[in-house]
Amino acid sequence: MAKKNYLVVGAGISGIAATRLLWRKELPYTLYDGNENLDTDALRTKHAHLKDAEIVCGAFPDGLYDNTDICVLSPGVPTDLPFVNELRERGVVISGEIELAYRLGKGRVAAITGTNGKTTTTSLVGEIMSMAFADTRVVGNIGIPYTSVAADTTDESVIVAEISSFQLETISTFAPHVSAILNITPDHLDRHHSMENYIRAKESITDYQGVEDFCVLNYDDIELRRFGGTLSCEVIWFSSSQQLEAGVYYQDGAIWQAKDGETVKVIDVKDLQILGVHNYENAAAATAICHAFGISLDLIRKGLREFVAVAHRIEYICEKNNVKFYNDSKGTNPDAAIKAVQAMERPTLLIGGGYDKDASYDEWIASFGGTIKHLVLIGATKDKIAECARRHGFTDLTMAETLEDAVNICYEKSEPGDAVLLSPACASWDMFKNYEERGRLFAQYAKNLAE
Ligand code: UMA
Repeated sequence: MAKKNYLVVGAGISGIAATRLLWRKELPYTLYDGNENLDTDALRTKHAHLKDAEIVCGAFPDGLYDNTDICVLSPGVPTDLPFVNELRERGVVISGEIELAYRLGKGRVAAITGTNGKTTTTSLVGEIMSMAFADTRVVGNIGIPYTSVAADTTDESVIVAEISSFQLETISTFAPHVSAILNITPDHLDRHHSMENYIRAKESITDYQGVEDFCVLNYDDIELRRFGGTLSCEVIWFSSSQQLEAGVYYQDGAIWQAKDGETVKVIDVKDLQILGVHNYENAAAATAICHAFGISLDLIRKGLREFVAVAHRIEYICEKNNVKFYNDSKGTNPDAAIKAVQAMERPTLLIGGGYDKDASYDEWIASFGGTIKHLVLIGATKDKIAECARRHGFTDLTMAETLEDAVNICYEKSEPGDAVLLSPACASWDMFKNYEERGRLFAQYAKNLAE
C-alpha cells in the first residue's frame, strides 16, 4: 500500500480517520464525499490534518479516475455504485477502512460480526481483554474507527473489532487471530440485495485466517453449523440451547465450558449484570473468544461479572407516573427488536419504524403476543409496518410524524404499570444521523415529560 494515490470515499467518522492515518503515514490521498453540501471549510477547521488536503464533493468528477491507485470506501458507501464499478474496471484496488487499518497497523485482532449482539459482545470481550493485555483497543462498527488507532498499535496490541457486513465487503488480507460470527438473520437486504450475499459477507470474516487461528461460531444456527465444517482454522462452538461436547454453552442457569472431555462452570448467570438468553449467548461467545486468546477462566469470570449493559440496548431511561421508559434504539432490525419485546415484563407501548432496509416485519409483529398493547409508528417504513400489523390482526396502532410526537402519544395512552419502549426494528437513517442520536433524543423527550 506504500506511496500509491489513495482516494478515501466518505467524510464521516470512518473516512476522516482513514485520511488521518494516511496523513500520519505520509501517504498521498484525496477525500471524496457524494454530498454536494458538505461544508469543507468546517471539515478543515475541525480536522487539522485536512488543512491542505484535496477534498472533492458532489458528483464524482472524471479527473479522479486517473489519479487513483487505491480507493478506500467508508462502510456506508455501497460497493456497486457506478463510479466504484468504473474505478474497479480501470484497475483501481477497491479497499475499505478495516483493510487499510489492518495493513498499516500491528497487533493481534479479535473480530466479531453477526446480525445481533455484536456491540455487547465486542464491549464484553474488550473489557476482559483489557484486564489481560495492557494495550487493548476496542474499535470498528461500535463507533471508533479501526483506522483511528492503527498507527499507535504495536506487536503487543490486541485489537477487539466489531465488524459489520458492510466493512467485510472490502477486505482482502484482513486475518483476525480469532473471528466470531454470532448469528445471521435477515438485515441490510437493500444493500446486499439477497440473503445469500449477506451471509457470504458475514462469512468472509474467516477468508484470510490460517490454521493457527480460531473462529467462534453459533452452534444453534444451522447455516453456521454447516459453515464451520468448511473451515481450516480451529472452530470453537457456543450455544444457548444445548449442551456441547466441546465448546461454551448456556444451560441450567449457568455458562459452561466443555474442553478435552472435561466440563467446567464458567459462571452462574445470576452473577451477570446483563439480562436475557440472548445476552447469555453473547457471554458464551465472549468466553470462547477470550479463551482462544489464552485468557484464564478466572479472569474471564471476573470480566463477565463486572460488565454492565451497553447504551441504547434495552436501556432503562426513567420512570414517569409509574410508566417506565426503555431505549432500544439499537434494535435496528426485526430480530433485535424481537429480543427487546421478549425482555419486557410490563404491558408495553412500542415505538417502531424508520429507514427501509427491505426487511420483513411478520415475525416481529407475531412476537408482540400479550406484551405490546399499542404500537406507534414513525419513519419511512410506517405504512409498510402498519399494513403488516393489520394483516396479523394487530390494530392498536397510531401513526406519528416525529419521534417526539410518538413519545407523547405513548405517554398519553399509557397507564401506571406500563412500559414505553423505543425498539424500531429499522435503522435510523431516514430521520436521524444514527441510532445513537435517535436514542439520545428519545431519552430526552421521555425525561422532559411532566409527571
Ligand atoms: N457517503 C457518500 N456516498 C455514499 C454514502 C455515503 O459519499 O454513497 C458519505 C456521506 O455523505 C457521509 C459519509 O459517507 O459524509 C458517511 O460515511 P458512513 O455512512 O460510512 O458513516 P461513518 O460516519 O463513517 O460511520 C461508519 C459506520 N456507518 C455505517 O456503516 C453506515 C458506523 O456504523 C461505524 O460506527 C463507523 O463507520 C466506524 O467504523 C454505524 C452503523 O449504522 C453504527 N452500522 C451499520 C449497523 O450497525 O447496522 C452497519
